[in-house]
Amino acid sequence: MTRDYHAIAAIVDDAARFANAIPQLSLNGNDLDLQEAYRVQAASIARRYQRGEVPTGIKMGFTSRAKQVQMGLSDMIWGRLTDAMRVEDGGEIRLQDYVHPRVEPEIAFLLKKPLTGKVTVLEAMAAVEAIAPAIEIIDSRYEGFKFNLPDVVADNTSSSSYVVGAWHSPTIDFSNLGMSLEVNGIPVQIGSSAAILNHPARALAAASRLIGEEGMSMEAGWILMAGGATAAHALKAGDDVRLQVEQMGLVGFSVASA
Ligand code: OOG
Ligand code: MG
Repeated sequence: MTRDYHAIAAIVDDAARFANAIPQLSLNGNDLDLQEAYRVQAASIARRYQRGEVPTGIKMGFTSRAKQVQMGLSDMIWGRLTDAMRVEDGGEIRLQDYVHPRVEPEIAFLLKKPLTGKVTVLEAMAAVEAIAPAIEIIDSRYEGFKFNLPDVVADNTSSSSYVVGAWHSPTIDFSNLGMSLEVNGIPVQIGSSAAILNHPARALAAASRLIGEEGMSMEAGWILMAGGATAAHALKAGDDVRLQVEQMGLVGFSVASA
């Protein structure tokens, strides 16, 4: 069956752009396979590029058991980041720009060299300029935050915004650092960087392999978000969100009050 990927891409892109919930593609006559879903994702991001957004990196999803359990899916997935998704550390977001946003405690990598293909963790780390504590704001465009694997891939793996804290030398041992996600001063998720594939650098190597399979490369200056170390936490108006990562300090943002 030939599908109109551009028409499906318009559905998910509009839903993200105008913060409208949509029915799952798979329940609405568009039962895509995974490869088709990545084609829809690419076509949907191409619409963003046409509006002037520029690529800033890649995000990994389902790299921790906690996230896999929360969403009931266990295959690693990836999505694309653009400059319009970046929220400044200490910045403010508005709930009305999202459908039903959730936050995840993550680790970000800044690349100093292009990276693609099957690489060892050491080879992947040789391309890294710096690492930082980071928060991803995910926002599935599907009603009820429910989806199957192709649905979420087509929807750019729920990626909506990302916040990156101060950059640190990648030479520190970040294999098992405590991570505390706090909302209004109260810890809502506590975990460790080890929850991300036993070492977040493995998420970078996995991204390199998966992106390489698509004939793509991560570029110098791009960011890689390693994936949530814990289950995601739903946001509400007035929330003050901060992530504390052992040895790496704080990153945070707030949600405007209603
Ligand atoms: C999909 C995105 C998962 C992560 O860090 O695991 C993700 C979702 O849960 O909506 O970003
Ligand atoms: Mg994430």
